[in-house]
Amino acid sequence: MAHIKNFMSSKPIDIDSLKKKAVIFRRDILEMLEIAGSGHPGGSLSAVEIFLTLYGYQLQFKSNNPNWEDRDRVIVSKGHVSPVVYTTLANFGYFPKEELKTFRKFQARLQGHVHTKVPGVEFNSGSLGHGLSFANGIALGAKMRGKDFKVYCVMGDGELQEGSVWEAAMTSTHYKLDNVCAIVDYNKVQENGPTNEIKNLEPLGHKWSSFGWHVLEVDGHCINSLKTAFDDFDKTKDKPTVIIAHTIKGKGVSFMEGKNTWHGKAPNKEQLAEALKELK
Ligand SMILES: Cc1ncc(C[n+]2csc(CCOP(=O)(O)OP(=O)(O)O)c2C)c(N)n1
Repeated sequence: MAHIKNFMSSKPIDIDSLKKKAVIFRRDILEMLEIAGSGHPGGSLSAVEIFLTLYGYQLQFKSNNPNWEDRDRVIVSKGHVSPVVYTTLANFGYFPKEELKTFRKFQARLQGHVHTKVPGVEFNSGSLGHGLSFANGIALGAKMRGKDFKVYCVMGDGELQEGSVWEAAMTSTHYKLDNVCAIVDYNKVQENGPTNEIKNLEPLGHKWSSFGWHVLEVDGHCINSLKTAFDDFDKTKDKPTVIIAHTIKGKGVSFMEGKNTWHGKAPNKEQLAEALKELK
């Protein structure tokens, strides 16, 4: 059986091991939210496999040297999903998992929206719609300096309603930023309801391709499909790639799945216990 990528080497992948990690991630996310008494479960649970495939397969990084110059950059534009980001970073060795218990506590590093005081976080976010512009800037800088690293930008579907995203999308193609990979966590639900009722995004793939992007659509909970999409991005030249990852908001917890009421609310003790029964 293949092994999980040693972070500096080429790319074998152990899908079974990553699937087991997905369960651990979901448990960690819910536990940290329950302790904090607040936070965003829905869009964190939908993005678990996206982050796992990034850190478990695709990225070049050194968790013991987070500012390593040649690291790939991950820009988390939907900054409210700090639970999945911090869980990922802790599980991949950026800081001790024990620290997850301090999530959202006064004076703790792990605040409710991701920020750069946390090792491994590249960008302060929370105000939606800015990450892709930032990713473009880093990617353009990399090209100007002859650097090979890649820049990944994770966005939400509700976030795509921000006009600034489309301004950035034009910039990426104008500068032929083939070192930019946008990943849309397309969970179809935003804070106040279904995305297509609030402001419909469809036909989403056509929108991106009409802006000149290489467009891939995958099941965002299938690690193998995400892997194949990242491989495709690696081979694509002269244009940026967007991976539209079809996901389920609240994935893995039956009473949270597809519900906007679980966008920004922590489970209580009983709800946590019920959720953990499902995540084995
Ligand atoms: C500029 C801006 N407007 C509004 C908000 C409030 N807000 C926080 S999360 C959210 C919904 C985002 O939906 P989506 O991007 O689909 O996130 P996900 O479902 O992945 O959590 C909104 C409107 C914000 N953070 N920033």
